[in-house]
Amino acid sequence: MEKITLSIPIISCEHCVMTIKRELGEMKGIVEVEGDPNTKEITVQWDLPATLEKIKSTLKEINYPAAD
Ligand SMILES: [Cu+2]
Repeated sequence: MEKITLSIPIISCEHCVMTIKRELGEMKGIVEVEGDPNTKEITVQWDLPATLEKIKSTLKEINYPAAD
């Protein structure tokens, strides 16, 4: 299993975190998504077929792009 913490500067409240959790949660292979509106970070755990690339492109699609 892989795990990463991503900074998402546009997160402003708990609803943003919930949206991200819901949208990423629909992706096959996603094991867990946690987020904190105070730090504006999410932590994602995944297995194949999910990949970091797919996670990042989904975040972009839902308008919560991760900072590089
Ligand atoms: Cu919000």
